Amino acid sequence: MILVKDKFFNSSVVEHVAVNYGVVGSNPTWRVFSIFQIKKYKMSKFILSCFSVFNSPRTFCDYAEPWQLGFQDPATPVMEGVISLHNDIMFVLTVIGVFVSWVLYRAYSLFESNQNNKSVPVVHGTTLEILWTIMPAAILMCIAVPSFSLLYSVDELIDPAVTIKCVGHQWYWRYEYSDYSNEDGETINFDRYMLPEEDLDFGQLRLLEVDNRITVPVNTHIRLVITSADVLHAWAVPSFGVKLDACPGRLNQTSIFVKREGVYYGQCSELCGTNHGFMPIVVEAVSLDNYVSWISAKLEDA
Ligand SMILES: [Cu+2]
Repeated sequence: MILVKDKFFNSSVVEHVAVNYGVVGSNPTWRVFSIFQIKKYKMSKFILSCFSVFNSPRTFCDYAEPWQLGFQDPATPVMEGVISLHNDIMFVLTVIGVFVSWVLYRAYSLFESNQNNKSVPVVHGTTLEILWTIMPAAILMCIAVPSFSLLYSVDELIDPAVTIKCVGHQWYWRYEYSDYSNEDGETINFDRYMLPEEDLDFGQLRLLEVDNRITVPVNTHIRLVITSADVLHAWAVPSFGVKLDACPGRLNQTSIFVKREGVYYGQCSELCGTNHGFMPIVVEAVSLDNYVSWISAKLEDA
């Protein structure tokens, strides 16, 4: 048997393979593995990385990773828009940053006051003042056009086929699918609690996994109605580009259109009390057929 630092296993993509090969975690920082298991593990890691490019569901990042700097991969048109707007603005920002640094450098290192005693063209230069007022305004307007169109498209609700109500509680989420009811007139509603660390299976994400995931269909316009039963919460799933406050006594609505199947992770994003960090959101996007069978199974249970 051999002790391996947890860092070695921090890629959860590979962890799924580890689960299949029976590599089992024992404690959070150090795990005990036999040399044989590690050989198998390294081999499977290698094979998986060779094929990961073609194995599309595995190559998406739909949850927060340690030391992550960028966005999670988009699953909705809104999040695609957010990312491309961010990239466009980063380009403008870089150009301005380089230009301003260059001007500062020139002024600081090359300006000699004894040789340039006539500063009038710069400090009282009318042309220059007009230029440095109009140019930033023009840049801001160029940024405002795509920014506003994105903002309004986030608000757009296009004939939603499914409505899901998400209610924040201290400290769990309650979901209601009121579009459907069984013969007794009961609708689907349930609470979702975070899985405590000791109940996690190997490969499940700490602080992000819930006891039962909610299911939505792909390629469907879905309306989310978000509210709260006690204090302010916020329903947020980064891959969907959704972060909406859940306010007590008020219904907020937004829409999602999930483009690919997968499991998407999010968290409550409004400080809501002691267990604020322990009310994650997990959404499973499935094909329409699977969604219909999930709904019928839920209605039978209701
Ligand atoms: Cu909360």
